[in-house]
Amino acid sequence: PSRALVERLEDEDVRRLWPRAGRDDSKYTRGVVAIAAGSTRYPGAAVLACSGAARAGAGMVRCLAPAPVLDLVLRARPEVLGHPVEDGGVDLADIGRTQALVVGPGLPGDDARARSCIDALREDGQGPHRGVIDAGGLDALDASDAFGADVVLTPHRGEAQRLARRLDIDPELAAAPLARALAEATGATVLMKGAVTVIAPPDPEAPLLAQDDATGYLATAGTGDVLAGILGTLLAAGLPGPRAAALAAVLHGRAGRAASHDGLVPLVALDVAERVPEVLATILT
Ligand code: NPW
Ligand code: AMP
Ligand code: MG
Repeated sequence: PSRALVERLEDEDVRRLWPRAGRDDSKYTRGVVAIAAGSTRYPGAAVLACSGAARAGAGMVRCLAPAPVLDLVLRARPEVLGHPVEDGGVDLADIGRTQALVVGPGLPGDDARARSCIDALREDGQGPHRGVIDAGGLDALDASDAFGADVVLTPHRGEAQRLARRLDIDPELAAAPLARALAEATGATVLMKGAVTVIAPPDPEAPLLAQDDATGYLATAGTGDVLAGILGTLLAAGLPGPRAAALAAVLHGRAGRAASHDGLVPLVALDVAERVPEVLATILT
């Protein structure tokens, strides 16, 4: 039988994949996600990424950021553990147990925090070898960075084009071939955001995954930061990169639909994070 070139996750797939809490779980076995996000210029991005991660059900969310950013994060989300970082990089050995690392929302591309987290995620790095590279993290990537499939790059088209130029890939390719080329060049899974979100696993034989039933009201500042957090939690729970990416895109799109009353009214990014549990409840029951 011919295999589909593009697959979509159905509700029954979400039910099968969702990492349910086990009777004997602890917060550490449920999955700890560390989020390197937020700067003087964009402190809010850290709040949004941590909120996405917390609402997607992480056992623990750690935030790696300068003290003023942590103040803001902890005011909004007292459940987050704050790890103050200075201008230099971060040594993950000082942070404590971490199953997945999210790097980039609200970070400048030349940030030492971004670079040290990317080094940890690299195939030859200290680990964890699962996580999300978004926004400023994408701008910090270069041609020598090689990852495995459980690292997910989450560019919008502008970020994908900037990265493509540095990797000698034609930036004018359409979304699906561009995502494929970036995945092949980096070894990572690539989730390319947009009205249609396309997910390219690094295996060129594996089908593309797509999500296309979101609302245009998701096109508002900060929704991508929420997605990075949701995805970080699913990776910390142990899902393989391409599946985690597809599940995160579906939950994010559905939460956007719920927050906008099915595409009728505007939403703000934090609404998307807050709607994840009710969207899940609808699917899982
Ligand atoms: P155009 O539109 O074609 O002229 P940037 P960013 C192009 C943080 N945030 N979507 C576009 O060109 C993020 O985490 C913080 C968007 C333009 O030249 C990042 O760290 C918030 N752009 C940082 O801000 C809330 C597209 O790309 C360039 C595009 C910057 O992120 C907001 C823009 O890319 C935000 O999340 C597309 N689909 N297609 C906070 N509250 O703290 C092409 N472009 O400069 O990386 O800008 O996405 O705003
Ligand atoms: P970012 O640009 O990083 O903040 O991410 C924006 C988020 O909104 C991504 O998840 C996109 O897939 C989503 N998005 C952007 N534009 C649209 C659109 N027109 N329709 C549906 N979703 C969109
Ligand atoms: Mg973004």
